[in-house]
This record gives sequence, C-alpha cells and structure tokens, in this order.
Amino acid sequence: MSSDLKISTYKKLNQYLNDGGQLTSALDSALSATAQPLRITTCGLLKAGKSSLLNALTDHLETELFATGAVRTTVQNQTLSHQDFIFVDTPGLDATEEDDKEAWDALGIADVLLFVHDPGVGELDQAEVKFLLELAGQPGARHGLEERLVVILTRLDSNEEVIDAIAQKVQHQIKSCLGIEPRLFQVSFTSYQNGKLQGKQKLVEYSRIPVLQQYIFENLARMHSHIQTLRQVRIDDSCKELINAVDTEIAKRMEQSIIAQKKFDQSTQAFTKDSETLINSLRTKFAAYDKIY
Ligand SMILES: Nc1nc2c(ncn2[C@@H]2O[C@H](COP(=O)(O)OP(=O)(O)O)[C@@H](O)[C@H]2O)c(=O)[nH]1
Ligand SMILES: [Mg+2]
Repeated sequence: MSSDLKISTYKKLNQYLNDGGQLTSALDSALSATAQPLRITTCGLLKAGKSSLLNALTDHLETELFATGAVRTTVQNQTLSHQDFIFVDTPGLDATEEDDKEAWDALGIADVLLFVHDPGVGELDQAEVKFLLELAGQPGARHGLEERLVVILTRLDSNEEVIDAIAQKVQHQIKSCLGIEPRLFQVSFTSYQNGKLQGKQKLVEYSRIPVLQQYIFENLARMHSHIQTLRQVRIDDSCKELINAVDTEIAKRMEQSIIAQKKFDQSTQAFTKDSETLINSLRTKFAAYDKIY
C-alpha cells in the first residue's frame, strides 16, 4: 500500500475503532519485521538476570550496555544489533503494569525468546507459568515454539547444589503447561564476567555462557523457515483482527442506526396522528363557527 493511501485508510479506521491505533501499529510492526534480522528477546521476572545475560552474550562486560542492578533498572525495551541478530531486553514481568505492557510490545514481534529464571527462588512461580501460557496464546506463537523458546537458569554460581533438580522441575512445569520440551541452559553471568576480565579461562568455561553463545549464534541462525512462517502468520492474524474489529463496529453502528430509524418512524407516526387529530378538531370547530355566522 502506498504511504498516502495507508495514512488515509488508517485515519478512516481510527474514526471507526477505539483501539484502531493499537491494531494498526501491531500490523505495522508485523509488516516491518519481515526484512529484519532474527530478533532475540529476553523475558522473565524482575531481577532474574535478563540484562546481565545480554551483556554477557554480546560481550559488554567492562562497561555494561544493558543496565543491571538489584533494583528495577530496565523500564523500557532496549535493542542492540550484534552479529547477525537484534538483541532486545525487556523490563521484568509482573513488576508494574507499564513494565508488562512495554515487555509485551517487544514479545509480540520476538523471534527467539530467552526465558530467564533465577533458580535461587526455586521452580517457576504462578506468575511465570501464567506468562508462558499467555505467550503461547499470542498470534502465531505456537510456530516452532519448542525451538524458539530457550530457557535460561541464571546464577549457576550461587545455586550449584540445587540447580539440576530445579532444572528438572522447570522442564516438567513447561512440559505440563505448554506440552513442549525447550532447550534449557544453566549459566553464570558473574563467573563469565570475572573470568573474561581476569583472563581466567576455567571460570569462563564454568559459566557455560560460551555453550549458550555457540547455540545461539550457530543453531538459532538456522531457524529461518520457522521464523518466516511465524512472521507471515503474525501479519495474517493482524489483518484478520483489524477486519474483524471493523466488521464488529460496522454491525454495531448498523444496529444503532436501525434503532434510531425505528424511533424516528415512531415519532413521525405519533406526530402524523397528533397533527391529524388537531386538524380534524379544528375543522370541526371552524365548521361550527361557519354555522353561527
Ligand atoms: N551471582 C550472580 N548474580 C547475577 C547473575 N546474573 C545476574 N546477577 C545479578 O542479579 C541482579 C539482577 O540482574 P539483572 O540483569 O539486572 O536482572 P533483570 O532485572 O532480569 O534484568 C544484578 O545485581 C546482577 O548482578 C549470575 O549469574 N550470578
Ligand atoms: Mg533488566
């Protein structure tokens, strides 16, 4: 569609739809994603270690690129082009409503999802399970989800004894709620950072970040066909949602117009009847005067 035509069509749609802006921007995002590199997006609760993970994966160790911390540091989606990918960091889910909305904007166009969990708090909690179910319910999300979803347990360094058992439980939980068995990695950001900055290869290996890097940079790049299908499904679904919303709105307005027409007809009838009665009574009265004079 030419951009002039698009602007006038969208303007018209916005006259009809309350949430027209949201629907058209979802369609725009879906359309613009077609020519873009693979988009790898983090998700998970606040302080799970999402931003630290992206700093490790993109080797921003001396000066962090994605802000990290013990408090809520990521409030907006942050994007970085690195190698042949786009890395996207999202705010923690379930922290505030605005954070959730911001994260969902990015998740709606994510290709690969790095689901980050802190094993220090045990297995997945209710909010995380609810999030995964919601994620799988997004347009086209089921396409290649088993490959597109990568589960990351962080803080390997401080959960060594329990992390294997927690990994098993998490895998079981995901199988139960989504029916898939995605890859799971256990990593330590701090060991990777210390190892890299102090030149300690053993620490780097212990962190298992290189294994994850290899998986992402080599294996995920081969997911092209899934991604193409996913992107097309998102475009199709966004178009369908728009058309359905317009159809519903037209039907609603048509019904309102029929009701208005009925009311108008009723008041016209009442007026006709009333005016006829008036005229008739006037005629009768005037006829009576005629007889007097
Ligand atoms: N010990 C340890 N701490 C970590 C690890 N990953 C993240 N952290 C710390 O956890 C806190 C929250 O991390 P952050 O990346 O900001 O979490 P986010 O809110 O999910 O983005 C920070 O203080 C990090 O230094 C890890 O692998 N090991
Ligand atoms: Mg963060």
